[in-house]
Amino acid sequence: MDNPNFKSGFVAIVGRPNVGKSTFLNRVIGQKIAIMSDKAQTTRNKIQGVYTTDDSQIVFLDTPGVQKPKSQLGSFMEESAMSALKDIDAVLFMVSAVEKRGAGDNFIINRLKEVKKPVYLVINKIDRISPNDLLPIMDTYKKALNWAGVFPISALQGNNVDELLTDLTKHLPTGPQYYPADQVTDHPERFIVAELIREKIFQLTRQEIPYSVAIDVEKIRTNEDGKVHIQASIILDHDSQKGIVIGRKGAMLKKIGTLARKDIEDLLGSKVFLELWVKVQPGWRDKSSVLKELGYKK
Ligand code: GDP
Ligand code: K
Ligand code: MG
Repeated sequence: MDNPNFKSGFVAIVGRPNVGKSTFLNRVIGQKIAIMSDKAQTTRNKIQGVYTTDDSQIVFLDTPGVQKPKSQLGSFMEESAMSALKDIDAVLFMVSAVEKRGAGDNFIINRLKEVKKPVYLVINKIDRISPNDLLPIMDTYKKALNWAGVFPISALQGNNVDELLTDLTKHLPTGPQYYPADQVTDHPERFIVAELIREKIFQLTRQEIPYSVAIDVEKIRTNEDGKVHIQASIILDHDSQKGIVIGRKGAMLKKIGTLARKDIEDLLGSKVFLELWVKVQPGWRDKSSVLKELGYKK
């Protein structure tokens, strides 16, 4: 603790949806704390993951994808992505090696021009390209910004991730250990439980519903027998989605509940009884009070 050379700082991870920000964070932190999905915008809140070594601590902010707001929720997500850029010590701008530089990337790059701290270009998913294709990709971004470093990585397989962390640590200021070494996230269990349930819905229903599902964890209580009783509601935007989520004779809801329960049990390290309800609240995305209740707004 009294190591005068201890390095620490807050690092924001920004990038278009699905470039692999959550996958990267999960690899670095080594625990399932950020939801992963093929669909855009499944990460609605800023997630902090804390990476601690003997001589450094990096507090990561996983931000929602930055894109044109479609509703109040969209614009809130954008705000929260941008507010993550204040009070940070470095930024990782992540792009995907398998997608061309687009309007979304340019939008973020423009915002990053205002950042006075080191900004890294991280080219993810290199496991999906041939080595010859890497240089042309780097060229398309090279002059866009004065990068502190350019790192081609595979968040999925781990290539070059340690090298990136080592370089990043060098650029961080000397500072305190903000969190205990065994703390990996400061998000309340409620939030993580909600994210795990949401993840299962996306995985199992294959519906384009990223905007229309909210999870309200109403109760987490440990019973005398040590079993954790969780009561949560899946809040849908349209009546038509109810059938999909519930399924024939409740089969889908049961599946969602079973898979989510297993993950939550792993996370909490205890047996869980998960009680899931489905509610339809038309237009919840544009209702400020509902957003507030669910923790999306302050
Ligand atoms: P985010 O929206 O930026 O947080 O992206 P996610 O972490 O949710 O990843 C989106 C999708 O890309 C998921 O299906 C991941 O498994 C996949 N993905 C992430 N990183 C890699 C990688 O390094 N290689 C490959 N092949 N797929 C990846
Ligand atoms: K995602
Ligand atoms: Mg994500």
